[in-house]
Amino acid sequence: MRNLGWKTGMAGGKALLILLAYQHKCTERFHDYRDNEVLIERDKDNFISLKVHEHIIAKFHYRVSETVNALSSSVVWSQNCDVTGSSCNCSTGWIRFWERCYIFISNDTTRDKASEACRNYVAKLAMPKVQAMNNFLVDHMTSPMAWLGLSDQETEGEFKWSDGERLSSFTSWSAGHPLDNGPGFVKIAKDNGSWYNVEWNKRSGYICTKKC
Ligand SMILES: [Ca+2]
Repeated sequence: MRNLGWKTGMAGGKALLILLAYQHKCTERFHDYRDNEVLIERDKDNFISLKVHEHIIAKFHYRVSETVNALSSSVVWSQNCDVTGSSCNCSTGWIRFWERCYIFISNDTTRDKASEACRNYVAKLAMPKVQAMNNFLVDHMTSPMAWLGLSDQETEGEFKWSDGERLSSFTSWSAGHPLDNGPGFVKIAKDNGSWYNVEWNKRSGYICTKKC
């Protein structure tokens, strides 16, 4: 976990707050178990800060923090909250989530053809690296199963996303998956968001994603 440090002191908190004031960010509110109102903010680099009464209590990078995964799944981010500072529009047929666009294809397709189809869109197969993204995919899938951009094709047992990043703290494996010495590819199920480790030639729909 890349923890940037707990900021409990007034001076440190204020300094970070001033820095953040110059960035575009998305803010959502929720109540903790003591009923304190907590602000959770996501900036353009996908750093997430937690604040109580304007004091930053923690700052994380969402991709590598289980804590933030747990929180971000309980916080409903405004889907179109723009932290890029520029307009972020998706073409017709694509749906926006955070700073990316997604297209959901229901045609039964093998993994290699699905990957090729995404490349033709200058996109990659979807990479749900946090619970909130996994939930978004499930909500919009148009097929019972869909290919994801996750595989252990290079090294058995070492799953990597199609952008080269290694599988981190968030996973959504179905019971018994991934399979030992098993197939190299992964599908997501619409009914519960679980991931299944399958062979490349099992046909299903797929999801492509690209930056907007
Ligand atoms: Ca495998």
